[in-house]
Amino acid sequence: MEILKEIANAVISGDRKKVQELVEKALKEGITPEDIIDKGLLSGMSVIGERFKKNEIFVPEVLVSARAMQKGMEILKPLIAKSSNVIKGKIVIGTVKGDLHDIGKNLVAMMLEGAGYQIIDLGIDVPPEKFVQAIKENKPDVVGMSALLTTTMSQMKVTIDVIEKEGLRDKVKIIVGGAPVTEEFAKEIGADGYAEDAYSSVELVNRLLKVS
Ligand code: B1M
Repeated sequence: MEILKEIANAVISGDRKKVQELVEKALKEGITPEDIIDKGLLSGMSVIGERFKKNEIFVPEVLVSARAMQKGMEILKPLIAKSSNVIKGKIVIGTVKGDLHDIGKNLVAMMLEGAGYQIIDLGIDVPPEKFVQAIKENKPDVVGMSALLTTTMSQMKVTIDVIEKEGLRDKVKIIVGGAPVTEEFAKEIGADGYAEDAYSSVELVNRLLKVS
């Protein structure tokens, strides 16, 4: 669909105003928020990722595009969040220590919230102690960790070890995700599950908590 391509292009050029206008227009045309995210916003962001990788663009340009994408997500979030009062479970989520990437984590949190989970978002650069404190305070069913850097993936293991040391490991299910993370890595560090994207993180949590 043409408008989804336009949304992707507006993310690529980092035009927040245009993203906002186009997302609103797409909704009026009856396109679902999921398609707008997948085929519009994320499609644009993946072009940015490729260009960043090839050193064709640098951090400031990536940030401008990331902000444009977040603008679109802001509009879509309330539409994805379910109107149901029934809370299926509580989830503490955060990007691990040393890592500032939060677009994917926010998307995962948004989808989980939309699926009926209560989210306690600890933000970015979250040290293990902060995860532990949040478990003690909120008694969540699930702890979710996100990492986008190969150098910060190891913090997931460090965090699990600290949770274990505090005697809290059997109180929560732990899930991990992020571009460099794999199913194999998740098993290796003793997580309960790995999700490749925001949609599968909902399936994963439903499965782990045995809810539908
Ligand atoms: Co960064 N960055 N970045 N960056 N950045 C990557 C990750 C990189 C792959 C780019 C590249 O070189 N190809 C590379 C990492 C290389 C590596 O480690 N192997 C990289 C680098 C090197 C860096 C810096 C070191 C650059 C520098 O300063 N020289 C620096 C590090 C800062 C830090 O964290 N300490 C840095 C900074 C930044 C920005 C601040 C500019 C910006 C982040 C803005 C923000 O997040 N607010 C940024 C961005 C945007 C990217 C890319 C381009 C895009 C990431 C993104 O948002 N993708 C990225 C390249 C890429 O990934 N192709 C890159 C869209 C998002 C929806 O996908 O995050 O994968 P993703 O999330 C998915 C899944 O992974 C999964 O579901 C999500 C939705 O489908 N998922 C989970 C994620 N978390 C999950 C948790 C779950 C389950 C699923 O359960 C809990």
